[in-house]
Amino acid sequence: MSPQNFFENYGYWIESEPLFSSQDLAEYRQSMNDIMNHQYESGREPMAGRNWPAREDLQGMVQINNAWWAGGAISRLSLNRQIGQMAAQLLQVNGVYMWHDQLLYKPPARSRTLSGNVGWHQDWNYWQVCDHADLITAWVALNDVNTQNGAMMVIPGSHRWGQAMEASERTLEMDKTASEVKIPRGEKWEIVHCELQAGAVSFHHAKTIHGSGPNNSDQPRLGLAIHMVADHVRYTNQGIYSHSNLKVCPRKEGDLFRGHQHPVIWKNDTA
Ligand SMILES: O=C(O)CCC(=O)C(=O)O
Repeated sequence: MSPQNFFENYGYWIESEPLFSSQDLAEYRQSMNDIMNHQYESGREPMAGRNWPAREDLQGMVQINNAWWAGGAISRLSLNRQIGQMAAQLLQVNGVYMWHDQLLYKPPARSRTLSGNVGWHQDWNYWQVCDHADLITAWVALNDVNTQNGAMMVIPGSHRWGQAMEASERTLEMDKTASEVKIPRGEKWEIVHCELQAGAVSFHHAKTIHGSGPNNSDQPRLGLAIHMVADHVRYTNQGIYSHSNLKVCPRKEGDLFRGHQHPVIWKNDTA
């Protein structure tokens, strides 16, 4: 089955061959470390996110939104053309633009805390300022990611279940969030752990249900999620939600997502 067909059927794809050398990865991790230490090559601080810029919970997941604003190697990774091209091919569109990114640091869970978890959710619930769900995430592993350290999990086929759950207040409890999912008749809840070697990338559709549990290793789990919007998607204020991007880049009904918050990541110049 081609990657496109697989993605169409299951709502995710794992590009298991690492795309980056160990030298590239060392640069990305250094850049991530600089950002976490509030050193920004561009001088611009990323947007606030969960447990950041104040690191209130040392065992909690750190989510730094729009880390690409900080410049440096992480910014180059977020805008990587090869990843953008793969994303556009999986979505079968002519181009993808930056929606926003998230630099993700999941520390070791040294006690039975939930604070490193990401409860089951559909990104689409939070992105309804878009008129179509043609958005895709590339999740880049910056170190080896596996079941033990809380790899992201996806539910194959759930991108075809419509709005299968309500937008929650980012509940961290895996069983509770799973119990809220409306599984359509004939479909099943099957969990795939997106285990990745450092430098490998998983992709998931905006409607695919996903989440992640605790990091039971003694090292942090490091990753970058690059959320991308397809070239034809437009802003709409018909949904009940807003989005933090709108604070930095307001839109009018029907506008495409272009301009300083939405640089092109890849487009088909022959289309
Ligand atoms: O890093 C994780 O465990 C979850 C990330 C996530 O929710 C996403 O990339 O959409």
